[in-house]
Amino acid sequence: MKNLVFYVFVLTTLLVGCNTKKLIEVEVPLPEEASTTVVKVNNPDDVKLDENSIFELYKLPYKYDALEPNIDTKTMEVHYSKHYLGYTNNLNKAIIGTEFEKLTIEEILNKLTPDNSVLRNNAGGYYNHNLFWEIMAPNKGGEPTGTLNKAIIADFGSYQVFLESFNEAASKQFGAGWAWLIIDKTGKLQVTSTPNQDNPLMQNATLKGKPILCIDVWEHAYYLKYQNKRKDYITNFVNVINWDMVSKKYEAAISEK
Ligand code: MN3
Repeated sequence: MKNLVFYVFVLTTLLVGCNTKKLIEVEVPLPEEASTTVVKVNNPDDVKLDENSIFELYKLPYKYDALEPNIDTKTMEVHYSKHYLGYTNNLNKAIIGTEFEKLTIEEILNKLTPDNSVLRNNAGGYYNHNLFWEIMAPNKGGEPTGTLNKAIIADFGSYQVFLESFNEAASKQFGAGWAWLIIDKTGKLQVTSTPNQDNPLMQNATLKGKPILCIDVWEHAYYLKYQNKRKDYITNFVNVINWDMVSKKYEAAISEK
């Protein structure tokens, strides 16, 4: 027994000795080095417009990583801090010193003629993305409730029928563009889609109305994560729809009528 205790003692000493030796020989990463491997999420509030801008950026009320896994962090960052910033700067540049400079964004969209491609792209890009950021939120999804739910059932038959129609409009939009849920001039809810940065407020829209929900189906909105699988992006998009916000927009628009 004494021998066994002795051997265990020797063995332990050796093991501890080895471990100590190893700890000295092996390079252990310093905490600073380890922290560089953590992906840093940039802050949407750090995005700055050019000076003397008339239209401000919509302040993103959540972080770039907030919509994971449905919309990935990098896509959100590039989309907001590069694409959206670009549309907003170009809109501001295009309206300075013109008849559009004192108008609201809705008035600009209403007034611009289809031959004005700069404003179609950039006033459209600004308005469309503002709505897009606003109607998404983390931990949302589900189904609409209240007045909007009743209107969806009245105008589409059911939420499922609406969703199929919305997803189909998004899937079938050829190339870059948007799918929309709008209130038409009679107050009815309808689904439509538009190419590029056009939207249902523009004169050339095939179906005009007030948008309350949209999905961006430009490749820049999903390609980093979904590549050619646009349908998967569209299917997952329902998980980030902020129906409380869409309902608010619906009720505000209906009360104006
Ligand atoms: Mn976009």
